[in-house]
Amino acid sequence: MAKTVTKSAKKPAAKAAAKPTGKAAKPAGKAAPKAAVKAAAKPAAKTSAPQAKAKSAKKPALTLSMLKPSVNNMSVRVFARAAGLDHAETDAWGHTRSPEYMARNPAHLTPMIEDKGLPRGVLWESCAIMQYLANKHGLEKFYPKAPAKRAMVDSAMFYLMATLYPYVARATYPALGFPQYAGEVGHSDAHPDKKSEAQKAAMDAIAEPLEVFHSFFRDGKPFIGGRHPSIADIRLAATLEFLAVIDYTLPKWAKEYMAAIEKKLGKAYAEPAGDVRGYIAHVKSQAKA
Ligand SMILES: N[C@@H](CCC(=O)N[C@@H](CS)C(=O)NCC(=O)O)C(=O)O
Repeated sequence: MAKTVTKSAKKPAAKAAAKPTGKAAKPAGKAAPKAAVKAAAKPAAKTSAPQAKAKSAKKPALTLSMLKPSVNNMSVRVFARAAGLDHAETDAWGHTRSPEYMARNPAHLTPMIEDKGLPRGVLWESCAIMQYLANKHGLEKFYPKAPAKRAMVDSAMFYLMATLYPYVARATYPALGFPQYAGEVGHSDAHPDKKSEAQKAAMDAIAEPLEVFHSFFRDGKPFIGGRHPSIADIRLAATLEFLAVIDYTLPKWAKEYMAAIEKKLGKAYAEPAGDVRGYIAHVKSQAKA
């Protein structure tokens, strides 16, 4: 397995992080409120410092462009650390819609990896990135090779991205100060009451898919992956982090499950989670002020 050496952000990205534009940070649609944009830039700038331990001056072949307040990014950041992959992180805050970034990634999304051998040089979509890296490095512990077991991990991830995540985004993005995706009531000029209704409906809808992860995918096992967290578990735990911003009451099993993942993965989980939690604490303190 490759070394666990995480290097500092590249210079241009660090510069971009210091100068957030809102435009670049948004997943879609309207710009995030200035305060949120500023806040998001803070933890990013602070924690994108070199993570010591750099053993050689050689740049790792694998680079990850990421945004620190995002759970889509947190998933890959946790995985890369937990898997001990030699990689360098670049903070892409304020940078994703620059001509240089868009030339490499016309979808202007993070997380994005650059790795030798990829047909277009880059890869985005958190789950696809984790699948690729697990395949490439033979990380069966995180992504089983046996077709039937692998299918369950894939099913859990697709179900998460297609069903649970849209509810989570609709419920939490307004509080996070993130723009809603186009077509969402929250993205439109509908009356604020209508937006609140949509947010509340999404909040209410979360419980059902959440329970499916527990009763169907975990099925009495500590994790979807069995005794060790799989990439689907990392993706699920990271997603649930966002719910703290709306003080969503997680069922007891989910709290225990998240704690178990954090315990098992240690710093690999805690460090990227700290960036998301720091951002949430900041937006909550702003909302109170
Ligand atoms: N489904 C994608 C979602 C990626 C995504 O929405 N990324 C956002 C941050 S959460 C982004 O990079 N937005 C920047 C932009 O659109 O300019 C994944 O899981 O990777």
